[in-house]
Amino acid sequence: MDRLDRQTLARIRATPQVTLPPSGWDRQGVGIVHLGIGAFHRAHQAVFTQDAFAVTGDDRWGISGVTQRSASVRDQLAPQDGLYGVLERAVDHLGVRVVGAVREVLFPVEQQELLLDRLADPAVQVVTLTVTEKGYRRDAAGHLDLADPAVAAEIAGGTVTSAVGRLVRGIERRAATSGAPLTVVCCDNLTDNGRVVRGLVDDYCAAIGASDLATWIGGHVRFPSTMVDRIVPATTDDDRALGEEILGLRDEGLVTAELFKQWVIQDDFAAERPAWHLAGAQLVSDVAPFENMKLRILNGTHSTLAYLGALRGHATISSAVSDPGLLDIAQGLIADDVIPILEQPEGEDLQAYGAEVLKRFANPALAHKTTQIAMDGSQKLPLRLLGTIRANLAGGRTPHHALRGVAGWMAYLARSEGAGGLALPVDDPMAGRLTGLVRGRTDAAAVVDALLGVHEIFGDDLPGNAAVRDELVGGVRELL
Ligand code: CS2
Repeated sequence: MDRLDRQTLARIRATPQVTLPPSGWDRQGVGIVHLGIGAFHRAHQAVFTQDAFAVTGDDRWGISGVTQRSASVRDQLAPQDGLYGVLERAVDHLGVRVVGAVREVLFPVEQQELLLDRLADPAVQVVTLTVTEKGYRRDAAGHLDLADPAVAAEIAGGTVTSAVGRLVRGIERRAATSGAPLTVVCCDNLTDNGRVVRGLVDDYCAAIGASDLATWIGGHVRFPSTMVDRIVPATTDDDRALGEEILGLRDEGLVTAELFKQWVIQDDFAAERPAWHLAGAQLVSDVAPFENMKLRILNGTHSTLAYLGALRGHATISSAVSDPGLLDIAQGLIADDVIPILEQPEGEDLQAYGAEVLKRFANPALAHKTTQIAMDGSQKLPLRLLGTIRANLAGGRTPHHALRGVAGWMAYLARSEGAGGLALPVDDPMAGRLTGLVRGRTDAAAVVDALLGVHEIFGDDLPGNAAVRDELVGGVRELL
C-alpha cells in the first residue's frame, strides 16, 4: 500500500469520513515552534491551527514541531511531507482528518542550531509546549530542579537537552538578533501553566547568570496560561488498520482521538497569533477556573479510574467506567469532592461538564489504557487529587472519593498484578524509589506510611493528618 504524502494526497477525495487539509497547506511558512511533538499536539493544537488557516487563509502559521528525545516522529512525518491523519472515533462517528499544519519536524539531538535559529526567527511569533508534567523538571517547591542530572549538566556547560533550556537558549539568540517579541504558550496539564513556565525560565536565567536576558524577557515575552483538553490515547494497530482502510494509504504518523476538543487561552500575547478563536478556541482573561475544572474533574477522575480500574483488571478506561462500583466512585468524586470547591468558569455548567466527562470516558471506540494514564503518578497526583483533598480538608470535610483515588495509586504501587493477572507497570521518574518502598508489601499501614512520607508528593501537611491516614489505610487494606 502507498504511503500518505503530498503526491498520494491528491488521490484522496473528501467524503463524510475524510477531511482534507485546506488548499495551500503546503505553502504555509513556519510561524509557530512546538516543543514536544507527541500525539497530543498533533490531535489538538495542530488541528486548531489548521482550522484557523482554513477560515482565514493566513499562511504564516505553519508549525515547526520539535521532538524531545527520539527521532521517531520525524521519521514518521518527514517522508509524508508532514502530513498525518487524526482518526476520530466515537460511538456514532469514525473518520480521518488529514492535517498539514506541521511543516517540519526537528530532532534537536542533531539539529540544535537549527532549533535555536527557528526560535530566534522573527517570523516565529509563538512557541507552544507539550512536554508532559515531568518534562519541566521541577523540584518539590516548584522551582527548576538544579539537582536534575540533565539540568545540572547543561548548567555546567554541557549540551542543552531540557525543554526549558532549549527555550531559554533560543530566546537568548532572539534577544541578540531580531529582538522580536514572543509568546510562549504552555499546553500541559499544570495549574497556572503559563506562570509555571515563566518561573522556570527565570530560574534558568538565574542559574546561568543571565540577568540581562531575564530583564529582556520581562519586557518582550508573554506566557499566557491555557487549558487544553482532548482524549488522545496511544495509537493502536487497530487504529492504524482503520486509518488505512479509510484513506487507502499507509500513515505512519496516524494519531487517534475522540471528537471533543477544547482549548481555553489567556488572552495575553506579545505579538500576533493565529486566529485560533475562529477555530473554536476560547480567549479569556482568566484561565484558572477552567484549568481547575478540567484538572480536578477530568484528570482527577481519570487517574482515579486508572488506578482502581487496573487493580480490578480493567485494561481500558471505558471498561473501568462501566464497572458500577467504579462509576459510583467517579460520580461521587466529581459531585461531592470536586464541584463544591470549584469556582464557576464563565459559560460552563459544572454538573453538565462532569456528566459529559464520564460519557467521554465511556467511549468504547477509544482503547485508552488504564496503565497509560497510571504513568507518572508522582507528577500527576498533586495536581489532580491532592489539591482537591487539601481544599476539602480546609473546609472541614474529608474527601472520601479523592482519598480512594490516592489509595488506588498506593495499592497499584504495592501490587504487581491486578485482577485477572493484568500487569501493573510503574513508569514514573520516581519509579525506583516508590517501588523500592512498597512493592510486594501487604501491610496496608506500612504501605501508606512509607508513601505518605514522600515529601515531594505529599508535602509536610498531609502525612500528619490523622483522618487522611486512616482513610488511606482503610482503602489500601481493601485494595491489597
Ligand atoms: C490523561 C490525560 O494520560 C493522562 O493522564 O488523564 O492525558 C487526558 O486524556 C487529557 O488531559 C485529556 O485532555
